[in-house]
Amino acid sequence: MKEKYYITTAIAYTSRKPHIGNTYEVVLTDAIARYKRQRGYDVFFLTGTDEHGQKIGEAAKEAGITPQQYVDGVAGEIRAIWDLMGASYDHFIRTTDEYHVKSVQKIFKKLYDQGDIYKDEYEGWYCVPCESFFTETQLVDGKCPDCGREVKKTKEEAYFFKMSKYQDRLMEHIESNPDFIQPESRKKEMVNNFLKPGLQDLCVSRTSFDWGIPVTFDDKHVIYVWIDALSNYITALGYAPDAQGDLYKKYWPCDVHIIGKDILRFHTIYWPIMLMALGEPLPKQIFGHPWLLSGTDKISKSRGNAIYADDLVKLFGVDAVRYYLLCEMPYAQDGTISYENIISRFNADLANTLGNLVNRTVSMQHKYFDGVVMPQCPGEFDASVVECALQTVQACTKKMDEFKTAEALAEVMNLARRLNKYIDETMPWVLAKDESQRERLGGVLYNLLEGIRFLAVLLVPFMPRTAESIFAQIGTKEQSLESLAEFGKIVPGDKVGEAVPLFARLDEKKMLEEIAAMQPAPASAPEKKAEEKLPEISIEDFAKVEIKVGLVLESQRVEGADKLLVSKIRVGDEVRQIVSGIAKDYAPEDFVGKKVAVITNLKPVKLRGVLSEGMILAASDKKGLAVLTPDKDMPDGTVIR
Ligand code: ME8
Repeated sequence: MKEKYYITTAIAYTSRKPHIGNTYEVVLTDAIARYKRQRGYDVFFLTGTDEHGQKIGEAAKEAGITPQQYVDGVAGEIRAIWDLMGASYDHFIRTTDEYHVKSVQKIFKKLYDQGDIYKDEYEGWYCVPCESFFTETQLVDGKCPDCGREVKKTKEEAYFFKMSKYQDRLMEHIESNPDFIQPESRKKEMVNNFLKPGLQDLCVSRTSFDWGIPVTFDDKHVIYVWIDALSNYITALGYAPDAQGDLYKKYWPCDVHIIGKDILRFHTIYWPIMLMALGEPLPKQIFGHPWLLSGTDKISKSRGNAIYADDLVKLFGVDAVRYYLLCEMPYAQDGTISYENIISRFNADLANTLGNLVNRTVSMQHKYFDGVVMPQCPGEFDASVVECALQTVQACTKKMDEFKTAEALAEVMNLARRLNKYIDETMPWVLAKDESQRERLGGVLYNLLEGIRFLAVLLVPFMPRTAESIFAQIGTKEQSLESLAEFGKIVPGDKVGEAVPLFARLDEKKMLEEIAAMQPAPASAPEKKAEEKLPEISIEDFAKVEIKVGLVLESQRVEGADKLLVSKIRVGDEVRQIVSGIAKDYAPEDFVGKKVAVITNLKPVKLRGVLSEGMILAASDKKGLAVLTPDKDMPDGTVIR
């Protein structure tokens, strides 16, 4: 019998359309689920939507529809995006589903009956967008410590969960199960920041709004979102305190909850404690993935930097977007997304390395052998290709077992590069001119096809459609992971399929223009006059401007704009592209190597169609302009105050 593997994503809030960061989580989980299926596990992949809470209730009111109508709309949109991305989930739960509502009510009642939930009064400050209470001392400048928005003074009767009762048991569990919280750095954060200082009892009901699951024995109260939301992982399998469904018996405990780093506390502290109180086993692992940022900023609609998966798919196709997300996101640190990066990854990896390799190989098979696969014929360079292919399988699977998708993909691309090099080394077009080398030519193409088969099998979890297209082009049925135990499964005499280009190279300039046309026009920066007296600002106002030392790595003139230079500037561990009006005073070659002062938290703009991700500070008068540089040598990335 197959071993089971239960994997989940967080359930997305139905307050708004999910951005590319939320979508990343689903793509990551999907890649792991597909990989585990390839490894022969009986996988159950759960995803869904979190549909209750004040924020959603208010959004519905604003839209002039009922909360149910509102969440029906957004949940549909979320599911459509997950489907578009090829998420191979087995079940999509909605927290408004009746079976979930009933089961959550029973869970709440059981915890109340056994004394783990009790009624008290809560007085504090409430942040509606974060749906969180804070004490006076937790506020920052009287505002929400998480989002900086206004908070409301609130006094409410509420139910509380006795978290403190289970604290020691949880600590013991974390200590005796070193893989429980991953990555390691996140575990330290949870233990040191939350568990060690001691747990507060958690407020688990609300009376101030009604868009939630009612408490059955006290109808003034609705169950506050976390008990409702976290329970989805078991209600989806048919769990209720009085009846445990077959799926629950089969798949629980969960093998891994994949969630974002911001909700780790709920999953590694509240959720395990809830399960302990219910007398159920704990999930085996919680993996807190990093965040995808837009430049250095959090992605959010209100900042105007939200990127959506469906827009990206229209521009680049599903698999290219999946590829970008999976290869660009580091394991533990935040990753970034920009159109420029997507285009350069697309061209370098997908069009040049992978696409060309497949296209050249299949085309040569047709040209030289009418598409018929020839037998192997050993020769120079073969051994290193075979070794690279076999070694890539080991390395890639090891990385996938650790959820390191970017590193796994780097291994796959490395094999693709090795195969391209093999074409350069063996020069099939030269062999083709020499009749005595015909068998060797057949053997070289055999190795290329077989190497490409390795690539396709390894790409299944990341780019399923591309893998399918490659299988069809090289005409093989050997598509399993086990078939990669040996190099040489392609069958001589079989015919390859038609050569179909996988990824056509993108024209970066044209593409960026197309993208710019999709964006709302950026507001141009107001011109500052030297004599103009600006209003006084506070130190807090000044603190909003992030200025850092940057090192100019490259610089060139912007075509058709005689004042503008476009420069690549390294600011610590990132490189920004910045357009500045300094071309009359600085030749590009003189500008390279300078240390400059860069404003790094300006909203990106397009200048003459070229993206600019910051501003270089300069003093200017009628005679000309001088950029500011630090008086002593300071490393780039240093903050300027
Ligand atoms: O948190 N990059 O829902 P949500 C990567 N309903 N991941 C991101 C991200 C980014 N920029 N922004 C958000 C919720 N996420 C709750 C979950 S689970 C019982 C309840 C991740 O729609 C975020 O960390 O705000 C979370 O894991 C997921 O997207 C859904 O976020």
